[in-house]
Order: sequence, then C-alpha cells, then structure tokens
Amino acid sequence: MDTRKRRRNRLIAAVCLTLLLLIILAICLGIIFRSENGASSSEVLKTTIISRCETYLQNNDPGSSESICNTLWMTFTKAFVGQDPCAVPPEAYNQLFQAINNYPSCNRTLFWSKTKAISHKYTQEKKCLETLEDTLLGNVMDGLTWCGKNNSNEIFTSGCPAWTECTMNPVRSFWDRSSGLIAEQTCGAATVMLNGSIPTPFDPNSTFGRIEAKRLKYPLVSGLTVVLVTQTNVTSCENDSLQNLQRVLDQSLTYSCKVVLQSQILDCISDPHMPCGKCW
Ligand code: JS2
Repeated sequence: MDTRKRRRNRLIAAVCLTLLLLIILAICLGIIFRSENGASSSEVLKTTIISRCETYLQNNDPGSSESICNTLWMTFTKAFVGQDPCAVPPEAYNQLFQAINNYPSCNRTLFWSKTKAISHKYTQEKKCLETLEDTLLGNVMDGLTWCGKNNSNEIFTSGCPAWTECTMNPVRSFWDRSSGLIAEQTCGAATVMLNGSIPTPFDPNSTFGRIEAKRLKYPLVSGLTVVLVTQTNVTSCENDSLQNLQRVLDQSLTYSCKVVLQSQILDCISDPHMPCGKCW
C-alpha cells in the first residue's frame, strides 16, 4: 500500500512540476516573442499618433502646450478601447473633439471626394485652403486603422471591421464625426474638389455627400465652388450628379462649378510664383 501511495504521490509531483515548467516556458516565450517583434500594436499606434501630433504642432502651433498630444491620445483611446468594434458611434469621440478642435478659418475649407491626392498636394504646397487632413486630428489619424475589443484594454491596428462591414466601427465613426464637425464649422466661401473622370463626380453616399454637403448652411456659409478636376475636357458641370448636388445643398447658398484640367492644377502647384487663385 505504501509503495503504491508513494508512486502515486511521485506521479502527482511530476505532473505538477511539468505544468509549472510549461507555464514558465509560455511566459518566457511570450516575453521573447514580444521583445523580438518590438512593441505591441498599441505601442506602435501610440508612438505614431504622438509623433505625428508633435510634428504637426511644431510646424503649425509652436507655442502650444506639450500636454496636447497626451490629451489627444487619452481622449482618443477612451472612445473605443474595451468596446465592441461594431458598436462605437461617432458620438464616442465627443470628448476628443471637445479637447482638440482646430478648423480652417473662413473661406479656407476645401472638401474633396475621390480627389484625395491632388487636393492634399494643393493644400500642402499652396497653403491657401485646408482640408480636414490639414487640421491636427485629420493629419494625425489620416491613413490609420484602429479598434478595440469588448472587455479588453488591447488596441488593434489590423483585423478591425472594414469601412462597410459595420457602420459604427471606430475608424468610420471618427471620420464621420470629424467630417460633420469641419462642415459645421465651415464659414464663408467653401470649395470642393470633385473627380470629373468618373461618371458620378458627386456621390450622395460618399462622406462628402452623406455628411458634409448637407451641413453647409447659409448664412454661416455663403456658397460652394465645385472644382471639377478632369484629365481631358470631356466632363461638364452639367453632369447629372452635379445637378443632384445642387438639390442637396442649402438652396440659399451660391453655387458655381468650374472644369479644370488636372495638368493646370499640377502646373500651378509646382510654380511657387503662381498665386492660388490662378490654379482654377
Ligand atoms: C481621410 C478618410 C483617412 O471632404 C473629404 C474629407 O473631409 C473626408 O473626411 O471626407 C471627404 C472625402 O470622403 P468621400 O467623399 O467619401 O471621398 P473618398 O475619396 O471616397 O474618400 C473616402 C475616405 C473618407 C473617410 N476616410 N478620410 N483620411 O484616412 C480616411 N479614411 C477614411 N475612411
């Protein structure tokens, strides 16, 4: 009996020791894996956002407080960390936008749709107008992906819901909220750069169509100029979708549309002596 009991106790001790060694091994592998792969996705995202924020402030608002970028990160993550990535509404970012809210001055807002590259080239080179991505938050978040998970403090930068997978995902809600706010803050003459090389330069389901165009209200906004960027002169401002845009707009706004060759805008951008007003 004693022999059998001793043998059973030795077996239990061996199993416990094996389990303990496996747990220690798993912890060590986890640490090695993480150190080999550098920072976690959360740390990479934080580093990207903080450095973009600091660079933006150095270039655009040198005297600003050093704490702004930390406030940006804290209020940004509060909107989606620990939440179902398909249950983050635009309002989740309210605290972020209350803390960080710089918008273009009157007569300087440039909206865009399917013309991101040339719009940003124009605003970054000519400095006459500003897109959402030329504001602090738009600049910092441009091109990034982020989401959280229910009851977890992890932050993911991949495997997040796609733009159309669910409408209340963290990225889409951020851009919907920020687009709505820049439109509501727009004053004076507004401009939008649309793509004349596609059948429907104005798409009512785009962010510009769904959110921004509807929020341009007279008298805060005086009017909207459409810059219809084309590769060749085949498109006209009589395009059906542009008639639809005029129906969507506040009817008190003035409206104008101009077909402009992309080459003309690019030439204007590359000529530092060419004033903005000559680009179209
Ligand atoms: C920027 C992103 C990202 O007027 C512009 C901007 O204010 C923008 O926020 O919304 C308008 C462009 O959106 P729209 O009309 O849907 O045109 P598009 O060419 O199809 O651009 C789609 C992207 C809009 C929202 N968005 N904006 N930077 O990183 C970004 N990611 C997304 N999804």
